[in-house]
Amino acid sequence: MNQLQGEVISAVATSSNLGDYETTYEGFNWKDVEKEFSWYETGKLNLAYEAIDRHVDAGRGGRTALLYSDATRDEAFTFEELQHLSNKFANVLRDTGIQKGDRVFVFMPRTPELYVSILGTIKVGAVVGPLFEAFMETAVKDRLEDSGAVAIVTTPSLLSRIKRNELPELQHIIVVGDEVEPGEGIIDFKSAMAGASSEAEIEWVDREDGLIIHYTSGSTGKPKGVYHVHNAMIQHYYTGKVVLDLQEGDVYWCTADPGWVTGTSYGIFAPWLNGATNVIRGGRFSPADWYETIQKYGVTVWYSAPTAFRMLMGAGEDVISKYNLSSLRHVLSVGEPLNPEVVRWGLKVYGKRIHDTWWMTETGGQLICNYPSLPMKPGSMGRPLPGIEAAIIDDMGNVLPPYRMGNLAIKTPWPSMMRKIWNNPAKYEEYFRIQGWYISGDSAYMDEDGYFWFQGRIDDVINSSGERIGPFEVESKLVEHPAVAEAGVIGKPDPTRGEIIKAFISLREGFEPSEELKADISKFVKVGLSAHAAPREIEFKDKLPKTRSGKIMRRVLKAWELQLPVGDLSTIED
Ligand code: 6R9
Repeated sequence: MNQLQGEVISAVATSSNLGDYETTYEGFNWKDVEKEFSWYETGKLNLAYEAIDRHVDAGRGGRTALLYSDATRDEAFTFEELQHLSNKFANVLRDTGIQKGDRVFVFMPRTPELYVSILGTIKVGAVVGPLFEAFMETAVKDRLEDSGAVAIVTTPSLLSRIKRNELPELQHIIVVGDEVEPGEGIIDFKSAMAGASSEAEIEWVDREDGLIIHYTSGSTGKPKGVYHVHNAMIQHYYTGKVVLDLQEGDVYWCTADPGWVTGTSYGIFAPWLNGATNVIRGGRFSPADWYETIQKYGVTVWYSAPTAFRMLMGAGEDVISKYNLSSLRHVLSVGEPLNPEVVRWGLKVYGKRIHDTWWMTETGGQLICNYPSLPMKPGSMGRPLPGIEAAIIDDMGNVLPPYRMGNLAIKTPWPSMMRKIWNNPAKYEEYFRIQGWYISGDSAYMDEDGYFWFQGRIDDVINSSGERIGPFEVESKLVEHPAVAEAGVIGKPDPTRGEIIKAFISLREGFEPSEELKADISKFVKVGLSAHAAPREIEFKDKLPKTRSGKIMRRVLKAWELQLPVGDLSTIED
């Protein structure tokens, strides 16, 4: 049990939009949220319309929707401008014959063109597949292949990572760049956009029609395509209102990339559905840059991750004192456990409570949160939102009493719940194996006030800097290296990144352990899979612990690493 759970920071001087809804569990009705959209009457909808065009139709088209900057660009777009640009892109897609339900991927850095592409794709009813720009060949191919993507939007520098000859279903590559080399199936974004009309018919879809597929890592097998539908917007809108606390005039900054679910649900959908001004900062993290961004735009609501807050903490208070951060009203965090230490530091240096929020790719939106009006217990994820019922259950489905550790589970359904795992119904069923519940894969306990406390992942998924990495994917890449016989990968606790990837490796005959070899193996994963999946630590072993069925026992590797008892070894090989 967490010794800190006696500590409570009360809600001070924060407003809360929750008052707009019935906040008891009995009285809450999602229909009250839906009624704020016109499609409540028509039944036909499109998230991109509700996020962008609706504001134009309501006379708010001149408001700033997007404030973008990186090392070389500094641009602003109104809702009306985004409406026109996304219409143009919708027309570009339609000209190629892309239709409702087709999968269109985006694989590029955070730039205005990325956001325009995502909105335009949704407008034609196609399903967006966002890929993080650091993905390398194999990772890109696996995802395009599994989803049967017909088109991808990318940049000239990323183009070579798309293995077209191995992807028969991929017909169109839309390239965003100054000089685009012509080729079969290649569309030059700039010239196509220049020639496209800024008016487009929106594809009105049903609430259960596809919106987005986010690939995420599990502990075994290839990444899973988590499929969400337009209906999710109810949850995006609601949580944007009651958890992000978005209000008229807010300047909101979510630091996540759309390659991860936070970067779409809360980097695109929630803020724009609520009509907020959305700040997008391109490029890589640097503390001075980040504070400069807050100061420059007068950011009022800031959503980031523990790993970033810990890095900012590590950068010290000198850098903070150089900037005016007084615009900040509300600060939030997601992705991994938010250390109480960080909450206390935030209170000291920003004068704000950093609000932890818990949810997953599969849940599509926030579920357990420290919403603004809730007294905060640092170290806890908060409480289920009104409309959401959570519990700790055992493997049989029994609800456990307070302080008992078990499976963190959510009563089904809720509006943004995933609707399938692409091509893999069996995987989908696993999450719902206990009647009436979604099993998250996290373990936690609940205290007597209904606050939830995260304990860990039940599977072996690694969480490094807030990114989920499946050990299997990394191990599979490692064994492709000519020197590697076998590999087992674990998450090793790290003060800044939460966990780092550590690989235990046995070498093939004829190879000798060396520092150079470690560096070479790590680079091999970096180049072959992605930078964030590369092991930061490698240890060579003569032999790895395995079960009789040949599975590498990661829990034994973890016990070695942490110098803990190894536990039950009844299934070990010898
Ligand atoms: C949104 C997102 C989901 C996993 C989840 C859990 C961990 C997320 C957390 C947290 C402790 C929090 N996680 N939020 N752990 N406290 N507030 O992160 O989605 O990338 O799918 O990761 O991340 O383990 O199961 P995703």
